[in-house]
Amino acid sequence: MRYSLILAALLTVSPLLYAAPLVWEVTVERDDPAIRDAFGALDVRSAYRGPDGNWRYLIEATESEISLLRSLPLRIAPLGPLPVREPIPVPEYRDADGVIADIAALEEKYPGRAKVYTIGTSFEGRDILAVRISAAPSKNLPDKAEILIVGMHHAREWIAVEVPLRLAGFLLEQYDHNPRIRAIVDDCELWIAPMLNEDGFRYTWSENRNWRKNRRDNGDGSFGVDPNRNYDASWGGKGASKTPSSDVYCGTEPFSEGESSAVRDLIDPAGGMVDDMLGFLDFHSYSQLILYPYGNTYEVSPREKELSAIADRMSAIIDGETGVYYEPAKSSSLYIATGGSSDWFHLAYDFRNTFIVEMRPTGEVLNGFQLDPAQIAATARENVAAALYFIEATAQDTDDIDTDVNGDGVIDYFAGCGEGFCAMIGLDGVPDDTEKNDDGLEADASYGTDEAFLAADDTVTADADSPAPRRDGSGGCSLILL
Ligand code: 0X9
Ligand code: ZN
Repeated sequence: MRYSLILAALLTVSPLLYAAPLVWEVTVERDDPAIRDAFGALDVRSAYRGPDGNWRYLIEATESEISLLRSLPLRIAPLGPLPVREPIPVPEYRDADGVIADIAALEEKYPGRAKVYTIGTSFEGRDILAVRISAAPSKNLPDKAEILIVGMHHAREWIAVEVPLRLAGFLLEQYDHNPRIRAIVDDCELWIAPMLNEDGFRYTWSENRNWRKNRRDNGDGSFGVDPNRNYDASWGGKGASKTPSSDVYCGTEPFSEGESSAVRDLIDPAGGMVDDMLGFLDFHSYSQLILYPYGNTYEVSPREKELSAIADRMSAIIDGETGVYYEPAKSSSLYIATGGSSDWFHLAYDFRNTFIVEMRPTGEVLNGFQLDPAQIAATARENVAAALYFIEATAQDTDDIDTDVNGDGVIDYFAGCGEGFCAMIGLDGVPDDTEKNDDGLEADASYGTDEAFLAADDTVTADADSPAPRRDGSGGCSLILL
């Protein structure tokens, strides 16, 4: 409180400070769709439920931007500027060169099941890579369930590269050891594009850890289009900005960007790479949410019931693996955003299964994009389990999948782990990154307080060091994905 008073005083007396973006805690006092419509040009970093059950948001915005919200039934408190911090290498996360090398290594190690494709080109001229995993990955096989899994629309969401890459490695490594995984690979054509926004990702390593967009030169001194506002789903509407400097700038037209057009072109049957993409899973961070359409409108998808059932089950599977809660929710219940990939896929492809997973940490963590590396493995474990269920549910067109056929308490996807097969994904010797804690709360109760944020001085990861709540895995399996 002391800090917020000082900050409020500074804001009052110093117009210069007005221009600098701050992070604000925005608390919903009374539910009103106008609130969810109003976040249009703002950078909503995370969302979480307050003690009253209403959503709270951490939003990065200037004083004048946040003033757009002032007439709404919201409580708005400045938490402080993001501490300036030079990017520093974090060796536990792969950098772009490491990701490229490891994607190539998958094809080298498993040539019969993995093939790397260039699916597009970024603004800075880089190949956008995807790996096809199937029984014959150099061909487009007929009658296979085609599914696309994407990571890193947003540059600062580093965990969103690690998880799909580890999923790819896990599928390939386990093919010869786990009949359930073998069946998934044999029945499907899985496309995994773990690093959609490499230009932005590199920028977060070299210049600005907080960068979200791609690196298009907008020609007005600003850089970057938000790839997840550039798809053709109510493009340019609410929840996106036409101001190039905005963090949610939607670009000049739908699919103006290499990242979004790569996804569109891969899915298009006319390209010959796929016949009929059945499902789409899009990894983001953070807030621990499993989101289903729509996000661009309050309307109800004709398949909302099915999507909601799958999201519920993904959440239960995650909870069963690590004891961490990801809330299933309809995207528009958080805020309206247009031009998103998930809505576009759902609308363009017959209302098929599509989900956005916002991974760890919880939304009240002040700088959750910098997820503690000690949490990477467990985050991968829980999300690989949920993704495998998503794949099966999509391929079999039902949410009713038995994931523990022999009833031994170990999810079938991870059966055999702990016997030496799963070193690359960490089902043995998992680091003690999370602790048993059944209270459902972050261990560090000071998350989200302005004092904690301001006291963070030059470190923006102070609050991310705390363990997430979890329960120990059963059956001796503890998964590390690397
Ligand atoms: O805003 C996005 O593109 C995604 N969230 S993130 O914090 N990772 O940037 C997902 C948006 C989900 N859609 C809606 N809430 N409408
Ligand atoms: Zn994102």
